[in-house]
Amino acid sequence: MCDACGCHAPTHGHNHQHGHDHAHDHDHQHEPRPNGNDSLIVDINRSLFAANDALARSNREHFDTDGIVVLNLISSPGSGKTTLLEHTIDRLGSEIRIGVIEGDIETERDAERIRAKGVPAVQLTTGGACHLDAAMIHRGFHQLQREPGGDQLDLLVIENVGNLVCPATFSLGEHQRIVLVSVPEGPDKPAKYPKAFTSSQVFLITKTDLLPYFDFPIEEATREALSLNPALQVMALSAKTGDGFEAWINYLRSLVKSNQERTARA
Ligand SMILES: Nc1nc2c(ncn2[C@@H]2O[C@H](COP(=O)(O)OP(=O)(O)OP(=O)(O)O)[C@@H](O)[C@H]2O)c(=O)[nH]1
Ligand SMILES: [Zn+2]
Ligand SMILES: [Zn+2]
Repeated sequence: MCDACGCHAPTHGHNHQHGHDHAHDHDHQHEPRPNGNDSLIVDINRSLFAANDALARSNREHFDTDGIVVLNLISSPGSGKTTLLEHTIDRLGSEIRIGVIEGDIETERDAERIRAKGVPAVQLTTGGACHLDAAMIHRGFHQLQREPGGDQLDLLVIENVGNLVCPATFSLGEHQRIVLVSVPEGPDKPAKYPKAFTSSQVFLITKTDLLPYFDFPIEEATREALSLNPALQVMALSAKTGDGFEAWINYLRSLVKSNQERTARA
């Protein structure tokens, strides 16, 4: 039930609006409502999703006006998003001005890990909801701008709440969505959570140092992901050993550089 995931609009677990311009597409079925108001619920969801998309477009205008590249990291819990950010800041923090918005159901822990690296970070806690939405990011972005260094960014990374379902259906206004799968999770995630892969630009396989201990055929996972979305850029890395990190860092550098060139031309 949507009620269980905190996602269903009329009984929403947190104080904001959803907004896809299409029907809710969780991998669960809605129970028929005894009072027959399913079509009303579909209509409400549709308009709420449309509202989110409108806010996401407005966020994108903010980001473009300020010349900031924005990434949205989505993955299952624990696949290595915060660790990836810590190592990215170590390698790129002196070259590119990075800011982070952390999304979690509870706790400030991830933002504290990022602040410990000397980078401005805002923690958004959803209080039960399984994803960030565009309204939260709008508030979080302005909150970040009030942090020391938060008003002068080249790159903003949003770490979404850990799950591969709802975050894939809510645009935040990001330029690039990055879906992470860690080696211990197994190679079947593209087939099981297709929306996360069809809506992303990058597929990042993490924790490759664990390949000797887990059955994760990288070619097979890559093939499945590309069959869903041939435009996906696929990278594999280990934050622990640094293997594959160079390609990730170069990808971030080139995103920021082309954004700076575009901003200079405008
Ligand atoms: N072996 C190995 N472990 C890693 C690597 N990257 C992260 N980890 C470990 O994986 C665990 C989860 O890492 P996090 O970075 O907190 O994962 P996350 O995706 O931010 O987790 P949530 O915010 O809870 O969704 C930690 O124990 C990390 O030390 C890696 O490259 N190799
Ligand atoms: Zn949800
Ligand atoms: Zn995290």
